[in-house]
Amino acid sequence: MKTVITFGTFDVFHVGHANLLQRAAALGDRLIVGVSTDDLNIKKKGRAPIYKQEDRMKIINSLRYVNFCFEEETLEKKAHYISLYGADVLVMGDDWLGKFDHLKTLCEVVYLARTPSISTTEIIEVIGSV
Ligand code: C2G
Repeated sequence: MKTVITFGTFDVFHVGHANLLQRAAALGDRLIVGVSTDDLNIKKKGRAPIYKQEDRMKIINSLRYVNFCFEEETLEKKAHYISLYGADVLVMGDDWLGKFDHLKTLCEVVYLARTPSISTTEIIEVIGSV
């Protein structure tokens, strides 16, 4: 049983998120997702997510690519989550390229290309200008 783990906020869920999760799931037998808490997102991006944590978790849990999700409370606990869930592969979008290479001692680390021309920030800007 090969376990894949990935992390993200997945705010205002869009096709770029779906593509990432679909490709991550294809790398193993089960996919576990760490969903950033609202507090972590405020630290990372300087603002609260549009969708609250509970709702973002519900959306991620409802996807057929995803077997299980949990709250990611801090960026620094990836090694802990990898061991806790017995992950064999860590998948991250290539906006994080190289940032998690130190975890290669624990599991395989794979960076997947982002889907071009879509982001939560852009969606928020477009909606804000309508
Ligand atoms: N993503 C993608 N293509 C896009 C937009 C996002 O492939 N057009 C991917 C990101 O690379 C990431 C995942 O979708 O792997 C979730 O995106 P975010 O919610 O923006 O994740 P982020 O805030 O970068 O959180 O611990 C690390 C973080 O929690 C990652």
